[in-house]
Amino acid sequence: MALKHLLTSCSGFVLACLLAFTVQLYLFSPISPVSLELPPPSSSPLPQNNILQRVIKIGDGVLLKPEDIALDKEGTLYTATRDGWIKRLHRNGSWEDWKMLNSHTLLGITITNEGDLVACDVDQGLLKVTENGVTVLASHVNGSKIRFADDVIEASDGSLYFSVASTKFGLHNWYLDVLEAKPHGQLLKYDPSSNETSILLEGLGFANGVAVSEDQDYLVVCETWKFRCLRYWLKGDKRGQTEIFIENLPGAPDNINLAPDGSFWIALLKLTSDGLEFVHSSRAAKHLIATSGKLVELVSGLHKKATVVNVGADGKIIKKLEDPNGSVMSFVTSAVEFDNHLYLGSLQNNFIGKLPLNVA
Ligand SMILES: *[C@@H]1O[C@H](CO)[C@@H](O)[C@H](O)[C@H]1NC(C)=O
Ligand SMILES: *[C@@H]1O[C@H](CO)[C@@H](O)[C@H](O)[C@H]1NC(C)=O
Ligand SMILES: *[C@@H]1O[C@H](CO)[C@@H](O)[C@H](O)[C@H]1NC(C)=O
Ligand SMILES: *[C@@H]1O[C@H](CO)[C@@H](O)[C@H](O)[C@H]1NC(C)=O
Ligand SMILES: [Ca+2]
Ligand SMILES: [Ca+2]
Repeated sequence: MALKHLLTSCSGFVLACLLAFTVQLYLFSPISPVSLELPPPSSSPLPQNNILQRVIKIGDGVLLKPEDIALDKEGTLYTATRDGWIKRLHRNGSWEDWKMLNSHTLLGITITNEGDLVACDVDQGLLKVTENGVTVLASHVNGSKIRFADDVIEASDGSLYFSVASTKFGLHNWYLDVLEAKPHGQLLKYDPSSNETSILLEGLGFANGVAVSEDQDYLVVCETWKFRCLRYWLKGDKRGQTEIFIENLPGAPDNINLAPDGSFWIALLKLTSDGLEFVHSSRAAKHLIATSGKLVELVSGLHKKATVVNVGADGKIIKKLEDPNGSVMSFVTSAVEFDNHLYLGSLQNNFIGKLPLNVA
């Protein structure tokens, strides 16, 4: 009898603890999640390969997680690293620590027609970097501070189009935006003639890479956790209109870059671990995972794979290149083609991968 009593009060205690824990989880959760629809597995018919395991590592050990890469017309390569440097590789093969930006949150970069570098900084907004120094081009839009600028591209008229991944979450906890699965992303435009920044699109699912088409008639903006990219018309009858450029991508799109032949290279993130996909449709699981960075690492498959796709101007995949187990490269965020080579940036590897395209 006494034992039964003890057991009952024990299980009562455990139940009370569980209840308290659950209430805590919901009350203090940083997210208010909804279900996220993942693309059907059948949407990726291209066979698996390990071509990205053949990269040549450049800047190995001196480039801390180079998220994005840009080359100027002469072929000087630029990248922004986690220690706040803009580093560049001269054609003669020597690396230069070019400019120190004192930021740990530099993401997308581009080189303008005039040869200046423009960088997205999660804390400060849009920055212009020249030999003479650094200026802030855009720090506010419509009265609010620009948070989480992610990628930028210049159109031939000098306008800069850039993405804001999330107006709610930051770089250190960006995965919470994925778990919440509510669209907090924006597409912004900076007009250099007026020094004004405006909002073109809102409600994007983690707005990430931006690229302008070869003929400058549209731009593509990628929505990471929607597994798709949108086409935003800059010219013609459809000017200002938006349509889907490509959807059901075999991974979550990060940066996108125009290739010399008018197609695009898109880096795809492995957003979910195999077997843990259910997490994205369970609000309770999302609340639990949102409490711990360790759990986030477990459910995201970011460090287990690298994928890039080449997509035609018609929105069809031409080629897919992978490191299927992430043993050489993983968390590849950027793919840039120059001179018959692909340059790959990553938020995991401390080098840039260089791949001769004649073998791919
Ligand atoms: C490589 O080129 C850069 C820029 O022209 C120059 O500053 C540097 O000294 C050169 N390095 C070597 C090793 O030739
Ligand atoms: C442009 O606007 C930014 C704020 O977004 C400001 O910091 C900067 O000084 C302005 N530049 C010029 C030339 O007016
Ligand atoms: C700009 O801000 C105003 C007031 O804060 C708001 O009503 C409006 O919707 C905002 N516009 C955009 C495009 O976000
Ligand atoms: C990753 O894949 C390669 C083959 O592409 C294989 O040789 C290697 O052992 C694998 N590594 C791990 C850690 O599974
Ligand atoms: Ca870029
Ligand atoms: Ca990015």
